[in-house]
Amino acid sequence: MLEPRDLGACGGAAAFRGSTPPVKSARRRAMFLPMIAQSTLSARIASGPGPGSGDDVTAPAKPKTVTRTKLERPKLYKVLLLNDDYTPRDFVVMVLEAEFGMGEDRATQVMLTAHRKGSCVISVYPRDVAETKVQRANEYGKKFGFPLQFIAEPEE
Ligand code: TYC
Repeated sequence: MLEPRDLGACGGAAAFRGSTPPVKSARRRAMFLPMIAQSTLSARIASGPGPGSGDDVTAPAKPKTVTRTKLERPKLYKVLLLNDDYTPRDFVVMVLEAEFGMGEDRATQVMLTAHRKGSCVISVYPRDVAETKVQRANEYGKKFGFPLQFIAEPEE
């Protein structure tokens, strides 16, 4: 039969069941408190902070900035026909039909508006389309020796 004194450092509470523990419980707690505190601390360090760890370790604050990409609508460019005193009316109508896909009636209206008012907006396009159309339409005038002019400008 084991006597409490034989248990030495391995003695547990069960060994003292029914008998008086050699050290009063309050004193025993006080004795072991530093060790418990130390071992709990080591376990916490090993497991790291996390749910249930009881640590009030605050994770580094996430930046609260939300980046929203705002898509800009691509700017449109007006293509205008400018009047001059030399290009024949029929030639202007022919260019409008060929380069801007207008029917004869529409092309005639546009040509007459430019003739009377100095200029006429033909249509609006994305920048690259507008610039290409202007370049191609201006080629007709150059090729035939007329000062016919189309220009592109950004829409307000
Ligand atoms: N004004 C020109 C004429 O009388 C005709 C013309 C019209 C030329 C429109 C250019 O954009 C133009 N012959």
